[in-house]
Amino acid sequence: MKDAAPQTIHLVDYTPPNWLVKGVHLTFRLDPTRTRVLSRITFAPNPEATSRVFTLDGEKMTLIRARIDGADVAPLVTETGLTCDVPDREFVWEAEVEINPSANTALEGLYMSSGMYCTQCEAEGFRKITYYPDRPDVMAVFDVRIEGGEPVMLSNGNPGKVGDGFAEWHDPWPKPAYLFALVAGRLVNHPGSFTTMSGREVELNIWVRPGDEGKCAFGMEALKASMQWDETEYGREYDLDLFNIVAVDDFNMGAMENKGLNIFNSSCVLASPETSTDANFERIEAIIAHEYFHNWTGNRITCRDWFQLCLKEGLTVFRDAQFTSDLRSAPVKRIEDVIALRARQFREDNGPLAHPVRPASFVEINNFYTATVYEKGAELIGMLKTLVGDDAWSKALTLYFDRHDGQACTIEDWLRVFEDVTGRDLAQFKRWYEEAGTPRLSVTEEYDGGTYTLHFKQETPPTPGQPEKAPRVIPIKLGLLADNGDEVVQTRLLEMTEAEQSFEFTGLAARPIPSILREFSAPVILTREASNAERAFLLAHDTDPFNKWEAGRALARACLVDMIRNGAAPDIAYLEASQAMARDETLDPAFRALALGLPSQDDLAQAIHETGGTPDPQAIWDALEAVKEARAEVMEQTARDLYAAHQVTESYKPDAAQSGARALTNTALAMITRRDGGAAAQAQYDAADNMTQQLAALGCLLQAGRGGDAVLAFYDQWQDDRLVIDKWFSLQVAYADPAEAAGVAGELTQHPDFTMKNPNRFRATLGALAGSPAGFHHASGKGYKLLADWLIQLDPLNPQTTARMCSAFETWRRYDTARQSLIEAQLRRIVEQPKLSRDTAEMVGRILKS
Ligand code: B3K
Ligand code: ZN
Repeated sequence: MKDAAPQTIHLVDYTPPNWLVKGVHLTFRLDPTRTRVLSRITFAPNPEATSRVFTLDGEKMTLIRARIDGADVAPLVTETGLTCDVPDREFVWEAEVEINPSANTALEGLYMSSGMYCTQCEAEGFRKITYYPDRPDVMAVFDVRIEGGEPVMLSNGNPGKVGDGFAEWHDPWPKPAYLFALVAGRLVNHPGSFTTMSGREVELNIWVRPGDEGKCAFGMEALKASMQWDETEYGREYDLDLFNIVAVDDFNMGAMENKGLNIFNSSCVLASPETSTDANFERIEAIIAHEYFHNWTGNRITCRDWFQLCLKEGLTVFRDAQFTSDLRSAPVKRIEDVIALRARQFREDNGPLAHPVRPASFVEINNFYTATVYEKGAELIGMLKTLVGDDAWSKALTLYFDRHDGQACTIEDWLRVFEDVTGRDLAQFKRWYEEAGTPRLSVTEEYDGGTYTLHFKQETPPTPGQPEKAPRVIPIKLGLLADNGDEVVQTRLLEMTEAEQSFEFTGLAARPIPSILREFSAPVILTREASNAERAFLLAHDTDPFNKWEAGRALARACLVDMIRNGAAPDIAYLEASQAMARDETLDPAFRALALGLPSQDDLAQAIHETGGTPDPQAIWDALEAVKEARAEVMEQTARDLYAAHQVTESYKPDAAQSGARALTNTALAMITRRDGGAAAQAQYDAADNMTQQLAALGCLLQAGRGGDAVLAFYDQWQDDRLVIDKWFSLQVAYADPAEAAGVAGELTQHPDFTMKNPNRFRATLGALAGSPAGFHHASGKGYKLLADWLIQLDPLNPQTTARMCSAFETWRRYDTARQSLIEAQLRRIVEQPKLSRDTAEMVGRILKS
């Protein structure tokens, strides 16, 4: 339902809660359409508050009765909550409400998924379960009783009494309501256990629908590895007797860190070699770690208000990235993260949806679970660690956990810990949290008589509501190479604090070749005039794996942009440089696969826009095709050699070594397919015993225009596995010819297995279209129309997923006027829908404002 006038909430308006909660008892009488929720809550006046007005949040529920200290009361109920006269002292509030989980298609609050009850409360879903002060700075101990006779009935904390048709739970750790969870239904568990560093035995379970038991073992190992890692690396021990994970089919995002009861999108926990790709395994491992790490960074220490979301998300993403780097390969993880950062966060930061890592205002908080808050938030943590050094980092984290355990905190609290440990003033660093936009870092150089000088200049373009930007502190890791490849200056840290700043290196025998921004030490766009020869040199010689990859990427981008803009032919020097890199058996196969990856269509559109051009999606597609063709020709023998040499012969393991080998052979297979018309791909498809190889082969066959039979066979084989069928939907769209992509996606929406009620399926189909620029931005506008049609249909059912997918349009101002008006027409059509959700209205409104 559309609110009369959606309110903008401002950080500066924060006031402490009027009432604190001393304890919560909840009883759920489960029923698919009429669940009763009985609450008994002890409220006490907050000494820090200036008012005693009593309001509770509550939406989409019927109040049956309310009592204060046992006497009936009649609160004033509105669509968003209630207010009531209350005594001027501690009192007990009791309420009974009725809610309808079956009608809850928004998947927020208590809802049904495949016949099972489950909840999602972050950010503000608890208010759809009962009347409550639904804000993260109200923390309380919860006791929960679930009645309804479901075979399995779970909530947060430790189990209490279990009896005929009921189960009780007690969570001893005070928590905000957003961490509440309940799951009930016919579920089976994959059990495990973990002994903590102080010797406590913790029972672990992954709960799934019957039939999915065989897909839990990997997740369980990832969970144990995460628990171990957080003890070893951060001294953080788990704090309950039990840790449950539940897999749910219908879920708006990846997973949720509810205390002791993590709820996962089944795509982010269920794994088997036959049904999951190597990338799926890596992602599952990372998400399990991420949610587990939230137990300390998020749950024990939570956010004071939703503006502080990056306090838990940035830090937890940073921690999960460290975990993956430790378990797998640090350089490979860093490269993958930077690819994702540029694809999602730079795109966001340079368009109408740009916002600070800590936003200053919002209409719908769900719209701020963004790449900026998460991924740029994690980059800020990484920069902070770089600036203070590893020792101070460890001390600061220990102080953070000691000082703030059990509290709801702010970014100021976080930064103060670092200031106290280091004595350093972090006021300038804080700008990174407060100002949106990606800084442009440009550099020129001079060499004279043994002295080499780098002149840096930083500039951050205006973003919505922030026309002027002040200089930030930018940690620049740098090394210098001699022209024989020797490193004459090893990696060192330059701290840039001014708008313009120069750094000198003396005693150099000759002009060096700089390797700037090693490890991608700051989330900036670096511009530097460099010749392709120099890039090829760094691709061959840089000792920093990230910058080695980056040099290859810059070379590819330069070559592609030249083709797109000037109609140049593929640069043979680039092809030869990447061939030499690919043949270098001293390099990790996973690294080589990444270095053979080409800039994405969107990456190239960004690059063209950045340099004042108007990207033509079809021209970008054509240039990429031409490079792939030319490369397949030049590298045919190399591809065949790599394909043969790196076949995995041992039994399947999703570890870094095997995944890297498969990534390289599948990259080679794509090249070979362009030469043999798909024969090798067909052979791999027929022989594949794991999804990584099966899916890669299917992609090659589709690319070669001979995917028809395999598409049918794949469906026959996997029709009963929803997660695999999601892949089937998206692959067909992703590999469609640009002129046909919208048609293919449109036809798939008519397939009996398509349902917009399942966010995974919706994303697999329409999200795949939005993620295929040449198809989505086809000059006919049919991609835009199809997506808008479906967003309009989905919005009344699921505002969150609808709003999130509106970001497909965020780049519209980059394109030509014809495309802009086609997009604008669709955005206006969406925004004119009579009952548009607050979520979607905010997103489209912000996009249109640009
Ligand atoms: N904290 C949740 C995300 C909640 C999203 C609400 N719209 C998952 C995570 O970041 O771990
Ligand atoms: Zn998180």
